[in-house]
Amino acid sequence: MNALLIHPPCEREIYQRFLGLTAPPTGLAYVAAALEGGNKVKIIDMPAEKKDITKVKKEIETFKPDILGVYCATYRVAHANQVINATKEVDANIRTIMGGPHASLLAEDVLKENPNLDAVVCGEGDMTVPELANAWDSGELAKVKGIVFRENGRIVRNPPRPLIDDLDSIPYPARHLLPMDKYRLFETFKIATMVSSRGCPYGCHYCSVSAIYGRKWRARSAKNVVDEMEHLCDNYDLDLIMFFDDNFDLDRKRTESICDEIMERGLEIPWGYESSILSTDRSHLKKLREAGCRILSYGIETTSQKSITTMKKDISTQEMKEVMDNSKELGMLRIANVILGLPGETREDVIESIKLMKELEPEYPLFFLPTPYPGTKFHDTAEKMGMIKELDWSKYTTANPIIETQEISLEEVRELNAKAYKDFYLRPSAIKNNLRMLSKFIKSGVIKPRHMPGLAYHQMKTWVWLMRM
Ligand code: B12
Ligand code: SF4
Repeated sequence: MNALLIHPPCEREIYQRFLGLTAPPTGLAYVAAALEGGNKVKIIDMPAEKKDITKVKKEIETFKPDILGVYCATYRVAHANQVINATKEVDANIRTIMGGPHASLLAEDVLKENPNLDAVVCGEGDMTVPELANAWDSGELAKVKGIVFRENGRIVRNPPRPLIDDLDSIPYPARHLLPMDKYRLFETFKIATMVSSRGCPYGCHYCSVSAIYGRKWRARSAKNVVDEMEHLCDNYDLDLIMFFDDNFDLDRKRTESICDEIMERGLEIPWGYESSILSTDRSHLKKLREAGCRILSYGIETTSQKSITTMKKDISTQEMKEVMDNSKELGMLRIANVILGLPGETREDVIESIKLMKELEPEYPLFFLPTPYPGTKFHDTAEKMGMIKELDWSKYTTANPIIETQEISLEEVRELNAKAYKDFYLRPSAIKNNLRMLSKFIKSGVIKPRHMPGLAYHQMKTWVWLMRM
């Protein structure tokens, strides 16, 4: 059987603009790995390979897939549908499936909206997709857990698939099918991404992860994680590995075992992680640093105490300050993800958040606009209260105003967002802070002479963008 998996594009968003990030579709590569062995599998990463729908259609014609699967996050749904429609134009017999967060949360809706879509895989695809592929031929779709599909003009939902408990047992993502040389941070560092755990025990109101997977965190063992890091170092020319878990540092003991394993094996690759958990423990951060961790991306999300309570984030500003100070002292580059203008926040609260970022001084605060993703508690509340003013899913990238609250209008939140970026980044002290970090990275060999032209180009582009905001 031939299976073609496609990562569709989306509107340009903040990570691409500000951090010059092009990241691989790791979930799709996990699905590809599960399908390999007996099947011919191909992945097209449309944004990374800069392929448009005409090019993709030609590749569908030549590859002749039996099954075509598309990753579908909310902000990618229009392009995901375009791929599904193009597929059926090439050959109506190709079976089309969608997976990913948006499809998982709104399976019936996406099937109703697009008659060319045959089935949706809800949640993890590793076990479901190969089973689905086999069951189609034997006509046993009713037995496949975790799918929603069409049958005689009806939409049928099967029972859910239990989560995979033993993540060590699944194969590494099929990176050999991805254009690995295209994935970059700051447009110049060659990166690979890894997922060392899945899920999250918290239930933040705006988050799709808890809405899809419940509140269970599952982790791979330190040995299994570092085996994959070693595999990456042996097989790819990399500058950095980024852990893109939902919550990498939830179990500090496990994180420290990963650090021990890295140091015992003498792995020298710099790495970073994204986590919603902020560790205030200096000795923990020190250990991370010793094991090569150089980039921390924190989901601070909200700095206003009002929103911390309503959005179920439980981090005090004092804790944030401690983490920022400790990680700065250790020479780690800090990215802080902040949402501006959540319901209940006034203009003054937003200005307070911008001020706090200036005090905390991460190198890269990223300011997002509140975006009610379908299936979340935030979406339900915003809908009930008539806050949602933008219904086009492709705008749901967190860079566009979507909701209007009693306190802040759409126009005002747009203006405050631009103000946040300009106020923060165009200050001499922010530029000085970034130059200081740059020099630390050069001294420690993370930044090499070959990175300099790319970094300079990226910085110039960012400044032009800031001026035009
Ligand atoms: C890493 C990550 C990023 C990274 C990298 C993105 C990338 N290209 O890889 C960065 C930091 C850049 C990022 C940015 C953003 N992200 Co993000 N991100 C994630 C995160 C934490 C992990 C994704 C991941 O790799 N998971 C691990 C793999 C194994 O899981 P998976 O992708 O879900 O794949 C499994 C299943 O979905 C399924 N599957 C996946 N694809 C397919 C395809 C088919 C055909 C089938 C059948 C099944 C299937 O099988 C896979 C294996 O089990 C997710 C959270 C999450 N758990 O999804 C959020 C998440 C996807 N991001 C989200 C958002 C909102 C964004 C941003 C818009 C803004 C922001 N403020 O974060 C930007 C948009 C960037 C962009 N253009 O993609 C939301 C999306 C919500 C939604 N309803 O669509 C999520 C769910 C987070 C959340 N808290 O709600 N993100
Ligand atoms: S801590 Fe992060 S991953 Fe967990 S529920 Fe909240 S936003 Fe989602």
